[in-house]
Amino acid sequence: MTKKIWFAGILSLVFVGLLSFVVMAEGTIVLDGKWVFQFDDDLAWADPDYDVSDWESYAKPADAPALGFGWYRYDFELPEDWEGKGDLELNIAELYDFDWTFINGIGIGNGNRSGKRTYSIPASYLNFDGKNTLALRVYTINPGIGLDGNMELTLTDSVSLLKNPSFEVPVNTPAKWTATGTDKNVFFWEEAATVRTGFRAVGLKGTDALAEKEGAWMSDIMLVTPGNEYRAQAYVKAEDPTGETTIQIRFYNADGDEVLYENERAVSRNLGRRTSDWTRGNLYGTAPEDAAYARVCLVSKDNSGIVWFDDVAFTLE
Ligand SMILES: [Ca+2]
Repeated sequence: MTKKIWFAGILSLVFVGLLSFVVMAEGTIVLDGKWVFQFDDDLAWADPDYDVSDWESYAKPADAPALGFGWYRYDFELPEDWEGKGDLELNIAELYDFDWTFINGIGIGNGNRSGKRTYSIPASYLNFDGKNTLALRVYTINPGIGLDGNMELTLTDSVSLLKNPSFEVPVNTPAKWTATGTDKNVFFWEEAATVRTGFRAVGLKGTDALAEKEGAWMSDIMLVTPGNEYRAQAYVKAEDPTGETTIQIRFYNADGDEVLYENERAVSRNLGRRTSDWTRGNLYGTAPEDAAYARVCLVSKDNSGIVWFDDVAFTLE
């Protein structure tokens, strides 16, 4: 190798190194330096206002001892220029063994085996001008550590326009969602043990009476721009479905009247008729000329069993 080529090689290595450093700095935060930990278990510890000043503090969560239930908490601020850019992703390198993870008191995911985790965090759950609190409720089977390796927050380029996309913000019914149908008993939601993420999902339960066989959960309205393409996504789980389970995008004009989409009322996609575990379904729709708003609708029709929905997203493509 001549001296010239060797020098160019060093230069490009330096360049690649600088480039990856810049990307890391702009799009990823390593959550490190000021963790607190407490043995035992209380769901109130997910609340960011809960006083944890007497908890043991550790530079890294792996420094804390772990066995059985323990809670980890970490307060952080986000770069101001992340606001409006996208949703975030939380990556946990190693977790032993079960977890229920919260951001600012809202469930974002749970798992029941040891290993890594990747959880989506809607931007609407975050504070961009103040403190955020990450709380992990962890159950560790063998004495040792509960969390190991880096925990990182990464900025993504997609923003869900939906409020309360995982149904984790409850009032009497999930905030920003309404149920429609002929009989209120057809619809229910609960703190099911089998939700996809967090603690809550919505369900639609079929009944024998024909008049009660169609129902829907409808999102709050979201502003759209005619000509733009949007994507709706939801996770669906079904127990003994016999009819149609659909995800829909319905467009409305400024007066609140539904506008036709290519001769149909809504953009619609059937998510299947078989009993299944959580499965992702998505569909695309371009906002028609008169459209000012859209809603995502989760529909169950002629199903004898129960259909569950969780983790809905509506994004601009
Ligand atoms: Ca949920």
